[in-house]
Amino acid sequence: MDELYCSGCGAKIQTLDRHAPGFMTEKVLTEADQKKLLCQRCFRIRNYSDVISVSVSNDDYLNVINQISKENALIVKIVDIFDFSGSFVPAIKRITGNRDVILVCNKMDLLPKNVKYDKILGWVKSMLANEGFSVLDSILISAKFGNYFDELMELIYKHKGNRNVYLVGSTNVGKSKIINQILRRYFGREADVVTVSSAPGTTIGMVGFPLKDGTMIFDTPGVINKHQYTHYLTRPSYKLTVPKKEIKPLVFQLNEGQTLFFGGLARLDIISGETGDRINVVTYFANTVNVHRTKTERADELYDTKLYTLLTPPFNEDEKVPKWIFHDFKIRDNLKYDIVFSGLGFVTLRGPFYIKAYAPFVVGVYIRQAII
Ligand SMILES: Nc1nc2c(ncn2[C@@H]2O[C@H](COP(=O)(O)OP(=O)(O)OP(=O)(O)O)[C@@H](O)[C@H]2O)c(=O)[nH]1
Ligand SMILES: [Mg+2]
Repeated sequence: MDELYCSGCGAKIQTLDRHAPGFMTEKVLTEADQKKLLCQRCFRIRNYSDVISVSVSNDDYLNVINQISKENALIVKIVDIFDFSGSFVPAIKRITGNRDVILVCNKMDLLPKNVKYDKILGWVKSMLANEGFSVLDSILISAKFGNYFDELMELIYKHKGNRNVYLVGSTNVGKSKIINQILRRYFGREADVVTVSSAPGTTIGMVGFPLKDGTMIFDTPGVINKHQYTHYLTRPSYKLTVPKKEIKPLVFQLNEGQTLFFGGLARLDIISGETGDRINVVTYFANTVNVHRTKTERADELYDTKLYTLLTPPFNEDEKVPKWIFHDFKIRDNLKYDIVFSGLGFVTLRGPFYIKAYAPFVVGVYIRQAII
């Protein structure tokens, strides 16, 4: 068989192993238009929102991506603004090297609407400075609503010269959705061209499209973000932990000795607040995560008895929540900070404070200057 590729996910087409990427039955393959082949997995995602997990290792992803390092390309690095550090994945430095990079923060629509664009952009720039990562330009967009796409295309054409353009980033940041928006808005394609899904690891190989000047723009597979909770939850629970719509922040006034649970996924204990006063805590989680307040002395018992019923998601006893660990954060100044539960959400509070943040050991928990 000639080398054929799925037009939805870029996987090499094969007819032998239905659990490996790019599978099609012989019958469907012989009847299909060879220029628009869609593997069985892409077909199912599109028609039944049914994601079949295929086994592709992180190394396989990196091998595909390493092809880019052979070329002097313009890199468009995509991050999820809701999970900036979690989706920043340092491994991407291996790909970007010294190449020219434009940073695109996607999913702006998840942040509350009253948040100012310039304020977030300023925050992004300070995060980049902290990471020691230099870029030609940064921009915030929403691939869901197509916000700031004219500005994005302007930046791409301004910096690309005669080079190809590669969208890279961790899984699930929206690379494929961005490609579909570009094809729809500027190339008259109506239906989605590449496959988008809420499960990480959707795109398997490179999928390229010609730009107006004859160079190419490529969708690429995502680098796996090991801190993603997905591996431990069933799909229905996972869907309810990942925010899809604008997040409605919740405000709590907490005393020392009080605890917040974020479903059964994470927990925050207030050890002490500003000189014993109440402390304002604003939570930013998917609206479907049940945030519950309790006394810290009752928290362990509540978790043991109410996980899957009051503390949801998760909903299902089959979901083995990995062992929790806690992280201490002690702040003495009076600035605003976020405590981030990577991929799940974050809480904002002003110092001074001493808190404990609990999450399964697989989830990155860290403190940063407040985004909002
Ligand atoms: N709210 C919101 N969701 C988005 C946006 N862009 C993408 N998504 C959602 O994020 C999920 C992942 O999108 P994809 O485009 O498949 O992400 P990807 O980066 O291509 O992921 P991989 O192919 O796994 O590397 C899907 O559920 C999308 O609908 C956005 O701007 N806003
Ligand atoms: Mg993709």
